[in-house]
Amino acid sequence: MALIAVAALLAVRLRAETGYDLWLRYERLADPVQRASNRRFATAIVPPSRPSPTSDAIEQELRRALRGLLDVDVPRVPRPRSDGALIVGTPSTSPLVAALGWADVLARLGDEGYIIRSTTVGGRAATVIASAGEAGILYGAFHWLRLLQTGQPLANLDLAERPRLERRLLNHWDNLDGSIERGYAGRSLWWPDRDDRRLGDYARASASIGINGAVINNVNANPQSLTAPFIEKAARIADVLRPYRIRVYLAANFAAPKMLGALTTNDPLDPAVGRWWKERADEIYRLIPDFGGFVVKANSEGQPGPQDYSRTHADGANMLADAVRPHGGIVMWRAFVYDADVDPDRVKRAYKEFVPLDGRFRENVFAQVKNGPLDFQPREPFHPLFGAMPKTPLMAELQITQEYLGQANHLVYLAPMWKEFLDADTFAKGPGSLVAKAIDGSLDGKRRTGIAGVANTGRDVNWSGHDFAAANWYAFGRLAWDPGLGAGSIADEWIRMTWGRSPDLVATIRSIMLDSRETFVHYTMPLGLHHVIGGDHYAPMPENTDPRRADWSATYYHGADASGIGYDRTARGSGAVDQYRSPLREQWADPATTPDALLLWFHRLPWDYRMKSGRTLWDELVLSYRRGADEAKGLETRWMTLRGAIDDERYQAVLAKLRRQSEDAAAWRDKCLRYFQAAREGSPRGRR
Ligand code: GCV
Repeated sequence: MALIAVAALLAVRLRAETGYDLWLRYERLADPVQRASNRRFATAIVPPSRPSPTSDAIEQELRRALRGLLDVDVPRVPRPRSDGALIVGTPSTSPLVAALGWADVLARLGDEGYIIRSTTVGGRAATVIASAGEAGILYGAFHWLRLLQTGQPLANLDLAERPRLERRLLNHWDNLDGSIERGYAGRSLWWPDRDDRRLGDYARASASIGINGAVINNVNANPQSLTAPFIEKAARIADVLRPYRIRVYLAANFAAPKMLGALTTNDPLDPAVGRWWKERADEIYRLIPDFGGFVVKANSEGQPGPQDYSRTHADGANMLADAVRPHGGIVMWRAFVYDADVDPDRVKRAYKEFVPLDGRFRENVFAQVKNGPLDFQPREPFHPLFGAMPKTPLMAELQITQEYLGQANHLVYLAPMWKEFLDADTFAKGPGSLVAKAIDGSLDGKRRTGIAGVANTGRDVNWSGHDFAAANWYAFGRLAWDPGLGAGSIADEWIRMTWGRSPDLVATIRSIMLDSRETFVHYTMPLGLHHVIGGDHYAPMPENTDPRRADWSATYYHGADASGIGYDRTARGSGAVDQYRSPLREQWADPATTPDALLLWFHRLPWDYRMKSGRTLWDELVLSYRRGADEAKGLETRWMTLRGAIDDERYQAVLAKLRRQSEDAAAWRDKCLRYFQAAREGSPRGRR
């Protein structure tokens, strides 16, 4: 018997340590005193008296977590019979919550906001998780669990939260055949067929961080996604996600009417085209009543769009917006456009095309704008469209999947990079006009707000291919909920829930995570060098000169030769600095006042240019590459101090990845330095 018990325990432990359980491991609190004292706050669960799929999901989650963390099976009761009950509900689903008289404050917090408060109900001490809406109690329950998981006190709680952004979406670049564009963690969770257990766990994990939408197909969209069999499949996916308050969205191919053989044109101003899209929208909403809407990549990287008919992006977006508006849907029209005819400098093109359209979109259209003007590089200045379209809701697009950041092989914690973006000052309305305010609507009084992250999930056991890539999924959700959170505090939460709670372990892993992005920058894009890449966007290819397009070529960006290196974006060059407001445009127009981290983004400089450090540009470049490779090695050695402090399976898996990372970093340093050294000497190998 005892043997069976041990075997069962081991089996649970092994399953739990594959990474599959993410930050919802609910590992038993080791200290029995702590377990006992926490049990006092969870003696019973009082769910809403009017249950729903969401309240069932909450109850299941609470029970699962309490069993794991506190080793206790908590009874479900209709009303508290002793101290320590956990009461969950909305004023309309729980008479106990209604009787508390919190309706006004809950209404102010909205359907997704919540209160967690220690109070007295019927003379018994209780913790109440209350919201005006079902989503709010779901998020509140996960918040309370996070307190428990991270070892925070559960007594005297008085918390009130609401999300700062309305739409918090994962964008899945999943193809209908199951492959994933820029996916490094196995095949799609739902195409061509879903795995309901995984899908349910995906929904739990996403809901726990406040994600409320998922675009389930690639923005390079297959028009088949709008046909009956796929809409039917999308509806079944929506059924699994709905209890977790995650709406399904679809990427739409603008040329679908023609490609599916229904019409002979896709012209957005042709009434037949508008009618076709309305019918598609009606059909989708019949099966998915809470369908979120469409995201569209149009006239970008060969995708069709309204410009094929000499119409504008606004014409195209508005036609689709009219189709979904009667149902409450939205359109996310991507601003990732870089038509070479618009401007010789790729980073200027989207701004030039979109700023004139401000005010010309329907109210249910978002312009979806990547964080930087190029393409998810390890470091970019913020996209100048933030702060430049006061009349158009802007949905920021971040990339969780690490296309240009070591994919699923390198440990790079992205929250510091996203914070750099969110905290950047656009100066659009004077100092303090942060990007975060342009997104949360407060800068221009916008009602519609949102953020999207290109997901890194797949069918790999640990979901994201690298145990630390899951931290980026986690951090994206937390920042989408509150862009004001710190990268360090998010890391702290995630580590405690994912790896363990001992202070030394937390401190070591936190330092690894917080250093990792700068380390990656040091060995891949020192001093603002960008797009030094080719092929599959993994390893640097400074020699890459793509015959298809100059702006897919590393040499177009760095231009290294005997005279110098970098892209001149001052008035003498492309003038891209002028897309930013004062004082940024003046600061960035002068190498002396440009931060070193963006120097070669904005300037072309001679190799012997004297840096702020007193070193020459070349010496500084060498130093950065060397430093990056040394730091990558340092991540590995720091990780090795954790041997025995965490389960061996994940320890070894991460160690193997870190070994590869430090080998790559050394190889990339050598390759780039050899190339730039040759360019500097004017040798043909280094020339464009
Ligand atoms: C979905 C980059 C990626 C493409 C991606 C594109 C986009 O160019 O390399 O894979 O396509 O961005 O965001 O549309």
